[in-house]
Amino acid sequence: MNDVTRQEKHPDFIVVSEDPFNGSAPMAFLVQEFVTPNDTFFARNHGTIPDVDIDTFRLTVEGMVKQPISLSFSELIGRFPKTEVMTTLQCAGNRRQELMTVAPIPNELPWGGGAISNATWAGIRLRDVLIAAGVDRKARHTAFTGLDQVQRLGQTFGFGGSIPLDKALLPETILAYEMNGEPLSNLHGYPLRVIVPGYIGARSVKWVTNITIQMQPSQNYFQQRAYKLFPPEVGPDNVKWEDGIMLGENSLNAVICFPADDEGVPLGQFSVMGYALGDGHHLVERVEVSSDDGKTWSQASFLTENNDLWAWKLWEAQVEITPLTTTIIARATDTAGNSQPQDTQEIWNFKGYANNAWHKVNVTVT
Ligand SMILES: Nc1nc2c(c(=O)[nH]1)N[C@H]1C(S)=C(S)[C@@H](COP(=O)(O)O)O[C@H]1N2
Ligand SMILES: [Mo]
Repeated sequence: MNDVTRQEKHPDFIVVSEDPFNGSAPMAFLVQEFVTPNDTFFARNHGTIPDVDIDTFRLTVEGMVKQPISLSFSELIGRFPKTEVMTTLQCAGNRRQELMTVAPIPNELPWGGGAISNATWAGIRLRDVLIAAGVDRKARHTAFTGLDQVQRLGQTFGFGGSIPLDKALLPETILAYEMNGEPLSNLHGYPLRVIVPGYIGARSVKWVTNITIQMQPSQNYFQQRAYKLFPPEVGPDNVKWEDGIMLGENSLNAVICFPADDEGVPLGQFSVMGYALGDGHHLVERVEVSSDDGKTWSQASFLTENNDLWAWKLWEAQVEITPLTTTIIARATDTAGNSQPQDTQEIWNFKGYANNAWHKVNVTVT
């Protein structure tokens, strides 16, 4: 971590690891702003934070295209129209800490519920660039590679991953150069990053410099090894990497941000706050909160009117805290009637991804 990186974040920002630089705001910050300020937006890195020279930067598009492209940054923003999308980014490792209490998950970051933030991103549509390159519609995947340097399995390479070509051609998938109206900082991908609304954060590749159109998903470590989902009985000793599910779309999730886990709460009516994120196809329709271990539920109200498919909803619910209250639980339902799994046990996986079980915080009545 260099000082510039730490200084662009809020003094209360919690650094989970310094090198690579990873961190998030305290939970209570998350529900204060619908659009997360840049200085409290979570950060997730696997390697270096490059300091890209804008004058030599190029984006190349190759593979199954009629006309491979290599453009400078100014050529890119001069040639394609500017567009904007609001999307929440959530790391697939969000809420891993709860899975770690079911069984150990070594060598992974112990994220609480803070590896998620919401921003308005501006840039150019990926589809415009792919169409300009004469993309072959028979291709299946769009692979991205970043300019950072990551070390895994004795090799050094740029972080990468892929999304289906169909998703790459949808208007919401962009190559962003602004985050909440400001140029991207080095930490968040300057000068250019992919933004894939509705997908795990890992597919929104930062410092993107190469796009390859191909039949198969990316061969990058972070597509083939990391960010894969396995059943609970699979572990490092019996894993067959090719059998894992490559994570892509988010699943419905809801998290209590206030009170924090193990916080004291007073007897009587109490206001619980949190966020809920849909699967990118259906809006979150209802959030329910229980202070009596799921016997009764109060319905939360949403703090914003917004109906952006890819943005979180912030919510608040009144519950009754009694001398018997030991936990507060939240769960969400979307417009298709989808709900969340009840227990972390059933979805535990040895890499600790995609925890969207009912969220439970322990409280002490004061
Ligand atoms: N080049 C590159 N892109 C990357 C990463 C990375 O380490 N290198 N991390 C990914 C992961 S796992 C997540 S969750 C998001 C986090 O984006 P942020 O740091 O802007 O919050 O970036 C993604 N893009
Ligand atoms: Mo992530």
